[in-house]
Amino acid sequence: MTTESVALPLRLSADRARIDAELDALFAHRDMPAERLEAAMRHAVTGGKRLRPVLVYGAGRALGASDDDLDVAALAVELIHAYSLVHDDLPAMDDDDLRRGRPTVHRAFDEATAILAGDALQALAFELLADAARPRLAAMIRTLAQAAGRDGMVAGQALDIDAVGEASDVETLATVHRYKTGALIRAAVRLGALTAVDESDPRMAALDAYAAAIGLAFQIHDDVLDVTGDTFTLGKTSGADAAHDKPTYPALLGLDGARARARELLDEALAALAPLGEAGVPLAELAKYMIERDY
Ligand code: GRG
Repeated sequence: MTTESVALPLRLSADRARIDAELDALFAHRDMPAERLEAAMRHAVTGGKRLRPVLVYGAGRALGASDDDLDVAALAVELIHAYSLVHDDLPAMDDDDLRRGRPTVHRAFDEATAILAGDALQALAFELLADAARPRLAAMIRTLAQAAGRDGMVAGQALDIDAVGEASDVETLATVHRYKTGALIRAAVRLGALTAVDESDPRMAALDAYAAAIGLAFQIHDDVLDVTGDTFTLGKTSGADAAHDKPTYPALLGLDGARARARELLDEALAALAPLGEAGVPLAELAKYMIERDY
């Protein structure tokens, strides 16, 4: 059976098991100088939907990369994601007590350790990429750095902080999300693709359009779940960004309007996959899952 012919739920759990095993290996059998830091880093990478690694595998396979070759990009992007959540939860940022149904890193350890664990996770992501023998390595490192930093996620976080307590509109909110969460989702897809093909491959642009659409759709659906979901099982202290006085899609568009916008973006994502033909089917299924998931 080819990977492409496996039903989505099985493929998702296989990809999640794969990245979990990769993370376990990363934290096993190492004689680390700072045990508490190491424990905090492990805590930070435990749990989660592993959406970004799943996108790395999905995009890379669609262009012919092997799972073995995709592991390093999947790991690197998940480490950046984990770092961002640790820092996002800090008292100076969202000040959250729970993440993924467990105490946040600064609650389970302490604030200084959480800051250091985030820093070390970010550095580790780039170390892993740099160590990988890959064609297009510089492009991969640049992709992740740009998505993580001042042109990406960190810029989005800064915009988000500036927006607290401010009136917002849909365009402003979309801009925040394009940087804050969209940039890393696009990077995940691009890293998978770069594992297989050159930047000049025309399917790169198709995949980027797909990633941009699902990145925003994912965020809108997350806002919808904050309103409709069981906030305890979501592992959030408050469940709603409204608790942090941040604008959300349901607040601006209404629940039905937000759902409709997510569906429009799903359609855009599916249309963008056309140049990939049959090879794009698993990515199409993944896009649907991202806005239909109930957790
Ligand atoms: C602190 C530099 C810095 C950046 C933080 C990503 C981020 C930027 C903050 C996360 C806060 C948040 C709730 C953003 C909304 C997007 C979102 C749902 C993020 C959580 O990603 P998931 O759902 O998390 O993929 P899991 O736990 O499944 O890995």
